[in-house]
Amino acid sequence: MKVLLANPFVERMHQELAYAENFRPPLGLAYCAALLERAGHAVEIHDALLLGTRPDAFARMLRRAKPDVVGLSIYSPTRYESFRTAQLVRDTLGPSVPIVAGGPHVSAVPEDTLAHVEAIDHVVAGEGDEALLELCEVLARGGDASAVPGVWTRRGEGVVSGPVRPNIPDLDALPKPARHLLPMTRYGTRMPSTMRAATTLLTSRGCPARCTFCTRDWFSRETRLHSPEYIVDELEEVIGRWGFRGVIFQDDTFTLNKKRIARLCDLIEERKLRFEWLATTRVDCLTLDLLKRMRSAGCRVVTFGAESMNPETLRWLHKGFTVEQVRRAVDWANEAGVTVRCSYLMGIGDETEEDLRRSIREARALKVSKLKANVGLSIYPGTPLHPMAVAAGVLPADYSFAEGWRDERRRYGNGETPRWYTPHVPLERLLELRRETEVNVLFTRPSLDLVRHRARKFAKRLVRHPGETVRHVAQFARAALGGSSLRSDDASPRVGP
Ligand code: B12
Ligand code: SF4
Repeated sequence: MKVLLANPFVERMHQELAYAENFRPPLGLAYCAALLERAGHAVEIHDALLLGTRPDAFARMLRRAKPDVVGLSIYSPTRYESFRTAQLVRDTLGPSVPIVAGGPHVSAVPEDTLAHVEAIDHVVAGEGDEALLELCEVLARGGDASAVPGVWTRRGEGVVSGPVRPNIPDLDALPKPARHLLPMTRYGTRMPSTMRAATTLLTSRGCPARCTFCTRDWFSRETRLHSPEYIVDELEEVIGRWGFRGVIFQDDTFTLNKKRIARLCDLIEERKLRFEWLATTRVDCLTLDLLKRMRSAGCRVVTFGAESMNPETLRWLHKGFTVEQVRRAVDWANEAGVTVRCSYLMGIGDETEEDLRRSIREARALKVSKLKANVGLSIYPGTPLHPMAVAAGVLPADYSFAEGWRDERRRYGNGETPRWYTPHVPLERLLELRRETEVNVLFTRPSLDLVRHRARKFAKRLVRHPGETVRHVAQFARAALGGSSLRSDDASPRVGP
């Protein structure tokens, strides 16, 4: 079979996406592609998000590729565009080409998606690698898709599903992601420490924590780890074949098993792999010794979801660690010579202005190179936050993430992701407080490379999305001069009382 996998197009640059670190290779699609290729299928990946493909060009690409099956990866903030992408596929290729959706959004709400988006025929809920392969083989022989574990299918007026698919137990049995199908040199991913070109790699799947805002349930029923040997083989590939000298390990919690990471560090040194790397982990999954070991094997940056220096907020978020642990991990990283970046949340739960002031004071005292603060929380389906928001009356119980997607006024799905803010501080004030928090620590280590990188990135955006870029600059300028302009992710409708 000829399978086309795609990251859907985005017709107008979302600020929520524009402010994401950069586009990175869609490893989820590359894993699915690798297994399909191993089974003898012809696979193509089109990353319309990266390439900025417009609908007419997407339709031309479809006519050229002539796939037997199309698979789309769907995230919540871009779900409306993704639904329009599915409709475009149907309009261009006709009903004989099945359209399969997968990814974090549809995995959480398969029924809602199938009930409202006729163009999508099947949803793969959860890990897609084996499920998509099995589904393609069933479709090729005209079998019953609804019997495939992990697959949801429309039948008549209703929606049916196969049994729940257990997560893949042995990650080392998977082929390495099919990076050769991606335009690897076009992703702008950089090491934040040196701005050296970097690429991404996954060494585990799942996270045992259950933070309130995180889409973890379907993916992380149990945590699974690649062996250090598998990881260094993949590292040799990205360094040797692709020439990258920077690697971002994008696992949820890289250091869950400290022995595994210590062994990985040994192997990196034994094989004389010279590259710098970044890892994301939890503040309670580290020791000073491990950080020193990581530093000597090339780790230059760690990122933590510190989230808050307000103990009450940490409890509300179910983070499972304390502010003392945040301080200690940041100190250890600095002692080991590893730069720290933190994400931070403000204006959530029942926070008052006084809570926020205290939290900001504490956050500013952390020795970090970047503290990225977000105001409020997006309510993604499949997170513990979703039922909490319903119980608190912030979101209606029958809220649909798909209904009304054809509505012109909802054309850009970004502003449609419901957000939850503390009811005690007005949004305008929250945004002012965020500026105070971020601006003071964001640019602590400016460098010529950093300025060059930002200028290149800006120029690229200006060419690709001139109108939006000018509008965003104007918003930022107003914000910097103390006006009340917002980033678009903050301008989404304020849900709730
Ligand atoms: C690293 C990361 C990023 C990176 C890189 C993204 C990338 N290209 O992979 C960056 C920083 C760029 C990023 C950006 C964003 N991210 Co992000 N990100 C992650 C993170 C931590 C890991 C992603 C990953 O590599 N997963 C591992 C791979 C193997 O899984 P996967 O990609 O989900 O793919 C598997 C399945 O989903 C499925 N699948 C996926 N696509 C398809 C398609 C088909 C046809 C099929 C059958 C199956 C299938 O099969 C794959 C293999 O098993 C996840 C959390 C997580 N652990 O997943 C959040 C996560 C995916 N991100 C999230 C969000 C919200 C965003 C942003 C919107 C945030 C923002 N404001 O910046 C943007 C949007 C990006 C976009 N494409 O639209 C949410 C998504 C929630 C949702 N419901 O949409 C997550 C789940 C975190 C959370 N909050 O819970 N992200
Ligand atoms: S520690 Fe990170 S990945 Fe794990 S549940 Fe919390 S936010 Fe999600």
